[in-house]
Amino acid sequence: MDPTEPPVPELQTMPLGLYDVVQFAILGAGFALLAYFLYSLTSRDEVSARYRPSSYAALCLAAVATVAYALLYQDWDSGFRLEDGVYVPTEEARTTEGTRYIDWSITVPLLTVELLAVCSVAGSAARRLRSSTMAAAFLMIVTGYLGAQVLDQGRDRTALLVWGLISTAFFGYLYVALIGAVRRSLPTMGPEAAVSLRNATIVLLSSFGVYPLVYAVPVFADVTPAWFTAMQVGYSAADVVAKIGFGVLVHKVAKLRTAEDIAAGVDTHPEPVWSSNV
Ligand code: RET
Repeated sequence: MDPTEPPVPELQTMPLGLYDVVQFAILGAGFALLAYFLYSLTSRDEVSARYRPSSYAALCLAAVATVAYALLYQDWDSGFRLEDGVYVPTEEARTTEGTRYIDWSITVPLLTVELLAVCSVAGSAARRLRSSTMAAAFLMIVTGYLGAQVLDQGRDRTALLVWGLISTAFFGYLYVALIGAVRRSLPTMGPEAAVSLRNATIVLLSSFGVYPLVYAVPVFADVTPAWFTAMQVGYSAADVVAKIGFGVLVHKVAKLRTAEDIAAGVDTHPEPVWSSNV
Protein backbone atom coordinates (compact mmCIF):
# COMPACT_ATOMS: atom_id res chain seq x y z
CA MET A 1 0.00 0.00 0.00
CA ASP A 2 1.17 3.50 -0.76
CA PRO A 3 2.07 4.87 2.70
CA THR A 4 0.57 8.28 1.83
CA GLU A 5 -2.80 6.66 1.10
CA PRO A 6 -5.15 6.47 4.08
CA PRO A 7 -5.91 2.85 5.14
CA VAL A 8 -9.64 3.52 4.76
CA PRO A 9 -10.51 6.08 2.06
CA GLU A 10 -12.89 7.99 4.30
CA LEU A 11 -10.34 8.38 7.04
CA GLN A 12 -8.22 11.14 5.64
CA THR A 13 -5.85 13.49 7.34
CA MET A 14 -7.98 15.53 9.74
CA PRO A 15 -7.33 19.16 10.60
CA LEU A 16 -6.96 19.64 14.38
CA GLY A 17 -10.34 21.35 14.82
CA LEU A 18 -12.38 18.68 13.02
CA TYR A 19 -10.56 15.84 14.77
CA ASP A 20 -11.45 17.44 18.11
CA VAL A 21 -15.09 17.94 17.13
CA VAL A 22 -15.46 14.22 16.37
CA GLN A 23 -13.65 13.31 19.58
CA PHE A 24 -15.85 15.61 21.70
CA ALA A 25 -19.03 14.32 20.03
CA ILE A 26 -18.06 10.73 20.86
CA LEU A 27 -16.85 11.53 24.37
CA GLY A 28 -19.85 13.77 25.14
CA ALA A 29 -22.38 11.18 23.96
CA GLY A 30 -20.51 8.45 25.86
CA PHE A 31 -20.56 10.34 29.16
CA ALA A 32 -24.21 11.32 28.68
CA LEU A 33 -25.04 7.63 28.13
CA LEU A 34 -23.10 6.64 31.23
CA ALA A 35 -25.11 9.19 33.25
CA TYR A 36 -28.30 7.85 31.70
CA PHE A 37 -27.31 4.30 32.61
CA LEU A 38 -26.97 5.35 36.25
CA TYR A 39 -30.27 7.25 36.06
CA SER A 40 -32.04 4.15 34.70
CA LEU A 41 -30.46 2.02 37.39
CA THR A 42 -31.52 4.27 40.26
CA SER A 43 -34.97 5.30 39.02
CA ARG A 44 -36.46 1.93 38.13
CA ASP A 45 -38.17 1.52 41.52
CA GLU A 46 -40.24 4.64 40.87
CA VAL A 47 -42.52 2.65 38.57
CA SER A 48 -44.72 -0.33 39.39
CA ALA A 49 -43.86 -3.86 38.34
CA ARG A 50 -46.36 -3.50 35.49
CA TYR A 51 -44.13 -0.97 33.68
CA ARG A 52 -40.77 -2.27 34.93
CA PRO A 53 -39.93 -4.10 31.66
CA SER A 54 -39.64 -0.64 30.12
CA SER A 55 -37.02 0.34 32.71
CA TYR A 56 -35.11 -2.90 32.21
CA ALA A 57 -35.01 -2.35 28.45
CA ALA A 58 -33.68 1.17 29.08
CA LEU A 59 -31.05 -0.16 31.47
CA CYS A 60 -29.82 -2.79 29.01
CA LEU A 61 -29.66 -0.42 26.08
CA ALA A 62 -27.87 2.24 28.11
CA ALA A 63 -25.23 -0.30 29.14
CA VAL A 64 -24.69 -1.51 25.57
CA ALA A 65 -24.49 2.02 24.21
CA THR A 66 -22.06 3.19 26.90
CA VAL A 67 -19.67 0.36 26.06
CA ALA A 68 -20.09 1.04 22.33
CA TYR A 69 -19.10 4.66 22.84
CA ALA A 70 -16.10 3.67 24.96
CA LEU A 71 -14.95 1.49 22.05
CA LEU A 72 -15.63 4.25 19.52
CA TYR A 73 -13.53 6.61 21.62
CA GLN A 74 -10.68 4.15 21.86
CA ASP A 75 -10.72 3.53 18.09
CA TRP A 76 -10.79 7.22 17.35
CA ASP A 77 -8.02 7.98 19.81
CA SER A 78 -5.66 5.26 18.56
CA GLY A 79 -6.64 5.65 14.90
CA PHE A 80 -4.69 8.87 14.32
CA ARG A 81 -1.39 10.41 15.30
CA LEU A 82 -0.51 14.07 15.44
CA GLU A 83 2.06 15.07 12.81
CA ASP A 84 2.96 18.65 11.92
CA GLY A 85 -0.26 20.03 13.37
CA VAL A 86 -2.63 17.61 11.60
CA TYR A 87 -4.03 14.21 12.57
CA VAL A 88 -2.84 11.46 10.24
CA PRO A 89 -4.64 8.08 10.19
CA THR A 90 -2.56 5.16 11.43
CA GLU A 91 -2.51 1.62 10.04
CA GLU A 92 -5.12 0.57 12.63
CA ALA A 93 -7.56 3.37 11.81
CA ARG A 94 -11.13 2.09 11.49
CA THR A 95 -14.39 3.69 10.50
CA THR A 96 -17.08 3.88 13.16
CA GLU A 97 -19.69 1.97 11.14
CA GLY A 98 -19.13 -1.53 12.55
CA THR A 99 -19.38 -0.51 16.20
CA ARG A 100 -22.32 1.82 15.59
CA TYR A 101 -24.38 -0.72 13.65
CA ILE A 102 -23.76 -3.48 16.17
CA ASP A 103 -24.85 -1.08 18.92
CA TRP A 104 -28.05 -0.15 17.01
CA SER A 105 -28.88 -3.76 16.11
CA ILE A 106 -29.31 -4.37 19.84
CA THR A 107 -30.49 -0.98 21.08
CA VAL A 108 -33.18 -0.18 18.48
CA PRO A 109 -35.14 -3.40 19.19
CA LEU A 110 -34.78 -2.53 22.90
CA LEU A 111 -36.13 0.97 22.26
CA THR A 112 -39.28 -0.57 20.79
CA VAL A 113 -39.66 -2.78 23.89
CA GLU A 114 -39.19 0.28 26.09
CA LEU A 115 -42.00 2.13 24.28
CA LEU A 116 -44.45 -0.77 23.98
CA ALA A 117 -44.11 -1.62 27.69
CA VAL A 118 -45.78 1.69 28.63
CA CYS A 119 -48.52 1.30 26.00
CA SER A 120 -51.80 -0.48 26.69
CA VAL A 121 -51.45 -3.44 24.37
CA ALA A 122 -51.77 -6.67 26.34
CA GLY A 123 -51.66 -10.43 26.01
CA SER A 124 -50.88 -12.20 22.76
CA ALA A 125 -51.38 -9.01 20.70
CA ALA A 126 -48.59 -7.40 22.74
CA ARG A 127 -46.30 -10.38 22.24
CA ARG A 128 -46.90 -10.39 18.49
CA LEU A 129 -46.33 -6.66 18.22
CA ARG A 130 -43.17 -6.86 20.31
CA SER A 131 -41.67 -9.67 18.25
CA SER A 132 -42.54 -8.12 14.90
CA THR A 133 -41.24 -4.64 15.79
CA MET A 134 -38.05 -6.07 17.31
CA ALA A 135 -37.48 -8.15 14.18
CA ALA A 136 -38.19 -5.19 11.88
CA ALA A 137 -35.83 -2.96 13.87
CA PHE A 138 -33.07 -5.58 13.73
CA LEU A 139 -33.49 -6.22 10.01
CA MET A 140 -33.62 -2.48 9.28
CA ILE A 141 -30.18 -2.10 10.87
CA VAL A 142 -28.60 -5.24 9.39
CA THR A 143 -29.72 -4.46 5.83
CA GLY A 144 -28.60 -0.84 6.27
CA TYR A 145 -25.19 -2.11 7.40
CA LEU A 146 -24.76 -4.19 4.26
CA GLY A 147 -25.03 -1.00 2.21
CA ALA A 148 -22.90 1.14 4.50
CA GLN A 149 -19.64 -0.83 4.20
CA VAL A 150 -16.63 1.28 3.40
CA LEU A 151 -14.63 -0.66 0.82
CA ASP A 152 -11.08 -0.08 -0.39
CA GLN A 153 -12.52 1.93 -3.28
CA GLY A 154 -14.73 3.98 -0.97
CA ARG A 155 -18.48 3.55 -0.73
CA ASP A 156 -20.45 1.61 -3.29
CA ARG A 157 -23.28 4.00 -4.13
CA THR A 158 -25.48 1.38 -5.76
CA ALA A 159 -25.21 -0.87 -2.70
CA LEU A 160 -26.00 2.11 -0.47
CA LEU A 161 -29.15 2.83 -2.44
CA VAL A 162 -30.39 -0.74 -2.87
CA TRP A 163 -29.81 -1.84 0.74
CA GLY A 164 -31.00 1.59 1.91
CA LEU A 165 -34.35 1.00 0.18
CA ILE A 166 -34.70 -2.51 1.62
CA SER A 167 -33.90 -1.11 5.05
CA THR A 168 -36.49 1.65 4.51
CA ALA A 169 -39.21 -0.99 3.98
CA PHE A 170 -38.54 -2.32 7.53
CA PHE A 171 -38.37 1.26 8.73
CA GLY A 172 -41.84 1.92 7.24
CA TYR A 173 -43.33 -1.10 8.99
CA LEU A 174 -41.74 -0.16 12.31
CA TYR A 175 -42.98 3.42 12.06
CA VAL A 176 -46.57 2.45 11.28
CA ALA A 177 -46.67 -0.31 13.92
CA LEU A 178 -45.34 1.94 16.70
CA ILE A 179 -47.65 4.85 15.83
CA GLY A 180 -50.60 2.43 15.74
CA ALA A 181 -49.80 1.04 19.21
CA VAL A 182 -49.38 4.52 20.67
CA ARG A 183 -52.62 5.79 19.05
CA ARG A 184 -54.58 2.90 20.53
CA SER A 185 -53.04 3.47 23.96
CA LEU A 186 -53.48 7.23 24.32
CA PRO A 187 -57.23 7.14 25.21
CA THR A 188 -56.57 4.52 27.91
CA MET A 189 -54.52 6.83 30.12
CA GLY A 190 -54.88 10.19 31.85
CA PRO A 191 -54.20 13.42 29.92
CA GLU A 192 -50.80 14.08 31.50
CA ALA A 193 -49.44 10.60 30.72
CA ALA A 194 -50.93 10.81 27.22
CA VAL A 195 -49.10 14.07 26.46
CA SER A 196 -45.80 12.59 27.65
CA LEU A 197 -46.33 9.43 25.61
CA ARG A 198 -47.13 11.49 22.53
CA ASN A 199 -44.01 13.61 23.10
CA ALA A 200 -41.82 10.53 23.63
CA THR A 201 -43.09 9.07 20.36
CA ILE A 202 -42.45 12.32 18.49
CA VAL A 203 -38.89 12.49 19.90
CA LEU A 204 -38.16 8.86 18.96
CA LEU A 205 -39.63 8.93 15.48
CA SER A 206 -38.12 12.28 14.55
CA SER A 207 -34.68 11.12 15.70
CA PHE A 208 -35.20 8.05 13.47
CA GLY A 209 -35.26 10.49 10.53
CA VAL A 210 -31.66 11.61 11.12
CA TYR A 211 -30.08 8.20 10.48
CA PRO A 212 -31.18 7.71 6.86
CA LEU A 213 -30.14 11.30 6.11
CA VAL A 214 -26.62 10.73 7.43
CA TYR A 215 -26.51 7.33 5.70
CA ALA A 216 -27.35 9.01 2.39
CA VAL A 217 -24.52 11.59 2.57
CA PRO A 218 -22.05 9.43 0.53
CA VAL A 219 -24.68 9.08 -2.22
CA PHE A 220 -24.54 12.78 -3.05
CA ALA A 221 -21.19 13.97 -1.66
CA ASP A 222 -17.60 12.82 -1.42
CA VAL A 223 -16.93 12.10 2.22
CA THR A 224 -14.42 14.88 2.92
CA PRO A 225 -13.15 15.40 6.50
CA ALA A 226 -15.86 18.05 6.97
CA TRP A 227 -18.63 15.68 5.81
CA PHE A 228 -17.14 12.88 7.87
CA THR A 229 -17.25 15.13 10.94
CA ALA A 230 -20.86 16.17 10.23
CA MET A 231 -21.85 12.48 9.94
CA GLN A 232 -20.23 11.58 13.27
CA VAL A 233 -21.83 14.54 15.03
CA GLY A 234 -25.19 13.67 13.44
CA TYR A 235 -25.11 10.04 14.56
CA SER A 236 -23.88 10.90 18.07
CA ALA A 237 -26.49 13.65 18.61
CA ALA A 238 -29.29 11.43 17.25
CA ASP A 239 -28.18 8.60 19.58
CA VAL A 240 -28.38 10.92 22.59
CA VAL A 241 -31.85 12.19 21.64
CA ALA A 242 -33.25 8.75 20.72
CA LYS A 243 -31.93 7.01 23.82
CA ILE A 244 -31.84 9.65 26.56
CA GLY A 245 -34.42 12.27 25.50
CA PHE A 246 -36.89 9.54 24.61
CA GLY A 247 -36.03 7.42 27.67
CA VAL A 248 -36.59 10.21 30.19
CA LEU A 249 -40.04 10.90 28.65
CA VAL A 250 -40.98 7.21 28.67
CA HIS A 251 -39.96 6.98 32.31
CA LYS A 252 -42.30 9.90 33.03
CA VAL A 253 -45.16 8.05 31.30
CA ALA A 254 -44.46 4.96 33.43
CA LYS A 255 -44.42 7.05 36.62
CA LEU A 256 -47.66 8.84 35.78
CA ARG A 257 -49.37 5.59 34.82
CA THR A 258 -48.21 4.00 38.07
CA ALA A 259 -49.84 6.87 40.01
CA GLU A 260 -53.04 6.49 37.94
CA ASP A 261 -53.17 2.75 38.60
CA ILE A 262 -52.72 3.25 42.34
CA ALA A 263 -55.46 5.90 42.40
CA ALA A 264 -57.78 3.55 40.49
CA GLY A 265 -57.03 0.65 42.84
CA VAL A 266 -55.57 -1.48 40.04
CA ASP A 267 -53.21 -4.25 41.16
CA THR A 268 -49.90 -2.65 40.27
CA HIS A 269 -47.75 -5.32 41.81
CA PRO A 270 -47.80 -8.55 39.93
CA GLU A 271 -44.44 -9.27 41.55
CA PRO A 272 -41.64 -10.30 39.24
CA VAL A 273 -41.23 -14.08 39.55
CA TRP A 274 -37.74 -13.90 41.00
CA SER A 275 -38.89 -11.97 44.08
CA SER A 276 -41.72 -14.25 45.12
CA ASN A 277 -41.40 -16.64 48.08
CA VAL A 278 -37.74 -16.09 48.78
C1 RET B 1 -30.42 3.02 7.93
C2 RET B 1 -30.14 2.62 6.50
C3 RET B 1 -30.83 3.48 5.52
C4 RET B 1 -32.31 3.41 5.64
C5 RET B 1 -32.75 3.51 7.05
C6 RET B 1 -31.90 3.39 8.13
C7 RET B 1 -32.46 3.65 9.45
C8 RET B 1 -31.84 3.70 10.61
C9 RET B 1 -32.43 4.05 11.87
C10 RET B 1 -31.64 3.93 12.96
C11 RET B 1 -32.01 4.26 14.28
C12 RET B 1 -31.12 4.17 15.24
C13 RET B 1 -31.36 4.52 16.59
C14 RET B 1 -30.33 4.38 17.44
C15 RET B 1 -30.45 4.70 18.81
O1 RET B 1 -29.57 4.73 19.52
C16 RET B 1 -30.06 1.78 8.75
C17 RET B 1 -29.50 4.17 8.32
C18 RET B 1 -34.22 3.78 7.23
C19 RET B 1 -33.83 4.49 11.96
C20 RET B 1 -32.65 5.05 17.04
